Amino acid sequence: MRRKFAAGNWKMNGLAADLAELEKMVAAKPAPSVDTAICGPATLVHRMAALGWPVGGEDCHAVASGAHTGDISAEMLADAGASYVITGHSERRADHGETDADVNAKTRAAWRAGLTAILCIGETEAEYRAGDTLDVLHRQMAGSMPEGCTGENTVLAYEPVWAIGTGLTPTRDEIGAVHNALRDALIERFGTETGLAIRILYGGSVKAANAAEIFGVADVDGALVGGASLKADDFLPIVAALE
Ligand code: G2H
Repeated sequence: MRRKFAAGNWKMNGLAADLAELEKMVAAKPAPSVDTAICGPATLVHRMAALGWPVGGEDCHAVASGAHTGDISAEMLADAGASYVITGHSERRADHGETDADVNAKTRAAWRAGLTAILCIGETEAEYRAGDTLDVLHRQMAGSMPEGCTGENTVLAYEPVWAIGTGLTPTRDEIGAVHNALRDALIERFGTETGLAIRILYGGSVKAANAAEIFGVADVDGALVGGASLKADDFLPIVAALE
C-alpha cells in the first residue's frame, strides 16, 4: 500500500565532481517499485535534478522570498527541480535553534511550493536514556506536523539523534516499538486513511550492512540515509534492500 522510499541526505557535502556518484545511481536504474531521492546542498540541486534523479533540498525558509540573506525558499528549490525538502532535521534544530513551530512553518512552505516534506523527529541520547523517547516524539509531532498532512505531501522520518553518524542504531525491537507508536499517533491525529498513508522512514547510521534488518521491521517504510548516500556503491544496495 505504501511505496518504499530510500532518501539520501548529503548534508554539507557535495562538489561538482561528486555529481559522478549521482550519475552512477541514475545509470544503475533501481527498481521502479522503490521511490528514491537525494537531498543535496542547494548549490547542486539544479544540476542533480538535471540528471533525472528525484532531488530534494535539505532545508527551506518559511516564506517564499524577501530579505533573508543566505536562505533558500521552497519555491527556489522547486524552481531548481526539487520534489522534496527535509524539514526539522536534528542538525538544523541543534545548529540553528529550529523549534517545532519553525519546522511546522517550513513544512507548510514546502507544501505551498508543491514539495513533499521529509519531516524529521528524534530524541537525544539523554532523552533516550531517561526513557522519554515516545514523549519527545509525540511532542515533536504535535508541534512540527501541520494540519493537512497527507501521504503525498509529507514523509515522517524518525531519526534518533544519538544514532546519527555514530554507527549506533536502536535494536529492531526498539525501532519497531517507536514506528508502531508513531503509526498509532498518525492515525489518531489524521484519521485512519491518512494515518496509514503517511510513510515513516528510519534514519540514523543506515548502511548496506544493516538495511535489510531494519527494513524487515513492521512500519518501516524506508530510510533517510546520510553518510551512506554519498557514494553510489553504498546507497544502491540500500535501495535494493527495499525491493
Ligand atoms: C541522519 C542520517 C541522515 P547518517 O542524519 O539524515 O545520517 O545516516 O549519516 O546517520
